Amino acid sequence: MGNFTFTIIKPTAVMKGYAGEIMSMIYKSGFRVKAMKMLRLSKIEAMDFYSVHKERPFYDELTDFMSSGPIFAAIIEKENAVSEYRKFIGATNPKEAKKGTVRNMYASDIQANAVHGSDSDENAIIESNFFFSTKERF
Ligand code: 3AN
Repeated sequence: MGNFTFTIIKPTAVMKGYAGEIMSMIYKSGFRVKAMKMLRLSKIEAMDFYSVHKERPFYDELTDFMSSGPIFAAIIEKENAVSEYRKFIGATNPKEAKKGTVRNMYASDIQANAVHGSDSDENAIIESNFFFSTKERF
């Protein structure tokens, strides 16, 4: 199991002012921040980032949403980071996310579900490389 994962605080959560509280929850759950930045993706960059979903019916809407405003992107570290972080954020659909998880507390709906978390060690590497150079990692 790898010791880091990649996360995004999504546009709606940033716009609503939840980024600080979500980052605080991340720290309190024992994750350490290895890299972090605020940026806005272009539509093309969002399409590239979510290209695994390009056949899904929500791809166009999802990439519109992900490029609609600023996001926080971060690499975070903990033992078994990928699975620990997915437990911590909760189910994709916030209606199914357990009480106390980030998505239970801060998600608006299944698309604007507050945060992204990598689903495998392999994707954590790909997604981290998409956003961060070696000089931006600590
Ligand atoms: P997760 O983010 O929990 O790994 P994925 O990889 O299945 O979930 O979906 C990627 C993103 O696509 C989700 N974070 C969510 O924003 C969006 N999404 C997933 N399912 C739907 C859906 N049925 N309708 C709209 N957006 C969706």
